Amino acid sequence: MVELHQFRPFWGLPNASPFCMKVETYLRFRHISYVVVPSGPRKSPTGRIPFVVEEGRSITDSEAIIAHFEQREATCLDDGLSDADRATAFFVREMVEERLYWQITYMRWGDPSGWAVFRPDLVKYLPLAMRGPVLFLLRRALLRQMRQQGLSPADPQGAYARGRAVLDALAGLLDDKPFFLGDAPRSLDMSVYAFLANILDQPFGNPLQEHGKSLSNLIAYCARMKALCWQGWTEGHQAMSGKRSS
Ligand SMILES: N[C@@H](CCC(=O)N[C@@H](CS)C(=O)NCC(=O)O)C(=O)O
Repeated sequence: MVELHQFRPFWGLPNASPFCMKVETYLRFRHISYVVVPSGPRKSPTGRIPFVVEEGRSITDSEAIIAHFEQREATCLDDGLSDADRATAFFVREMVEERLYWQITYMRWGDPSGWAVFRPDLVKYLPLAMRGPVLFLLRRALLRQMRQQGLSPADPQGAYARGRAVLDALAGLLDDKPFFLGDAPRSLDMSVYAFLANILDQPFGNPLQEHGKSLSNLIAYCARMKALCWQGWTEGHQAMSGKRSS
């Protein structure tokens, strides 16, 4: 059985880490059996989650994890893509995973209105040892990193403008296609969906979420991916029995 080491569900989201949700979306899409092991970055060999453990071997990094399982499939998700499509997928994934990662971090930890609603629930979710000075220091480090990205707590509108530009570009690229590179989901969709869901499905709104909800093709796309990969999921869920063990 594949062990998926990641955060527990939070705020009704399968995972508040888009990287964890990306891998779990993939495993579910592929019907690969897995069990969730609640974890955190400090337990990971690289200091980052998610990671999977299979037969005693750890695999880290969401892209490497997907590549690891894809090599066993008779047909890979990205088979048949042109060189241009592969290049598009590369650039889109890089932009989403870099820029939207910081937007998601900002809307919870950086935007003062977001922090006001995130903090109380985060405190309940965290182990006791993480709740006091550790949380203060963690937020201080994140705020410093966000400022380096041009995301200041003093200027939510300016910060969210950077995220709105990515959402607009994604809506333009998707256009009226069912998935980002055509009629079928590709590995890119596992990533883009997880990041969009973290913005659109979190319970407390903000200007970025409002903007996302105005982009009807992105909303329909998320509904399509959710129906494909997350139907029947509930917050108490810890594992999935797929069609086969990988
Ligand atoms: N490139 C990694 C990024 C994973 C990542 O950044 N995970 C975050 C959680 S969303 C993390 O573990 N952060 C802990 C830290 O940076 O200290 C992947 O694709 O898996």
